[in-house]
Amino acid sequence: MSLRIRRTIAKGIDWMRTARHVTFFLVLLVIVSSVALAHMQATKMDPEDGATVKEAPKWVQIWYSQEPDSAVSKLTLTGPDGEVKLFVHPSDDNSLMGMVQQDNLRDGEYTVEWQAAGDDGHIQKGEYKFTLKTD
Ligand SMILES: [Cu+2]
Repeated sequence: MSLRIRRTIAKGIDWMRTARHVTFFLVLLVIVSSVALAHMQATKMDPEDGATVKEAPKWVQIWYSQEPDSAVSKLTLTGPDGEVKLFVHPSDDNSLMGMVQQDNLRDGEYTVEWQAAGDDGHIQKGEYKFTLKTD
């Protein structure tokens, strides 16, 4: 084998190696950036998702993975008699709190719907249910 051919083969192998490294770093970059730029998420709720509570809740609170942008954040509570009046305001630890403005909540299934956005401005929505059973 001539020196020239050997050099060509060596160059080809180097190129493949470089391509592999570039691919590896691109994949790594995508993984790292998708973690860093993750949408905000609801991390905790009170009452809890799927809970059965014995007393009418005085408030509904949702904690998020980032500070919720109050300009686009929403929180609603709907029960057997329709929408329950809430006074919604931001609270500690990146949470949003909805103070219940009624004291006549009937037993039944309640749905909490929320909308919020974090640092990247992407609006996220979610809903969950809990049950009120006083007897
Ligand atoms: Cu996002």
